[in-house]
Order: sequence, then C-alpha cells, then structure tokens
Amino acid sequence: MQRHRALRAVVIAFALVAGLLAGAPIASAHEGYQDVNLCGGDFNNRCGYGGVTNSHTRAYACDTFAEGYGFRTYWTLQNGSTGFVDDANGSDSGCSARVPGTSTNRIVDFDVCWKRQPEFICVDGTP
Ligand SMILES: [Ca+2]
Repeated sequence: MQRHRALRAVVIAFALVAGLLAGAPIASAHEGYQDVNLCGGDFNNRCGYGGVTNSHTRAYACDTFAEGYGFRTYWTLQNGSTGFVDDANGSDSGCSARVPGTSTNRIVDFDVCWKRQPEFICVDGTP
C-alpha cells in the first residue's frame, strides 16, 4: 500500500513537470528574433531589430534609434532565394514586414542590419 502511494506521487510529479514543459514558450513554434545594439553615445543602445514569424514565412524589420540610418532584415528561403525588407519610416514607431515564405518554402536564415554608412553592420539571426 505504501509503495503504491509513493509511485502515484511520482507519477503525478512527472505529469506536472511534463505539463509545465509543454506550456513553456520554447515548446511552441519558435520565432527568431535578433537586434543590433551598437547605437548611442555609449554604443550599447538598440539600433533596431528584426525577425521571422508566422511559421518561418514572414520577416520584419524595425528601426528603434533616430540617428538617420535605417534598419533592414535579409532572409534566405529553403530554395536558396534571398530578399530583404527595410523599415519603412526610420525610427518612428512601427515596423515593416514581408511574407516571402510558404509552408513548403520557409525562411531558413536571416540577418538583421543596421544601415550605417559607409558599411551596414549585420548580425546573424536564427529563424
Ligand atoms: Ca535608425
């Protein structure tokens, strides 16, 4: 009788842990996010960010720092084709997005770029 009770407690504990894991965001569809944090006088403010959503079919770019340079997200699709989306309105609120992917041709890689001149500064993201 004692053994059964102990076993039951273990089973319940396991079910609770499994339930917690299933409910954690990491277990749901992963959405890639990446930012560039090199802006401002101390070079550690966020210049902008970008990422991939909608089951790896949509890419977006957001400029978050008003220094005159925009922000861009490049993507690579499963079939090898590439493209990009620029933030539409500088550092005003809001982002720009495109949906280049499909359920059979998803985004497999992306890079976010602070469009600094004369050279962009880009960081690799994981979709
Ligand atoms: Ca900017």
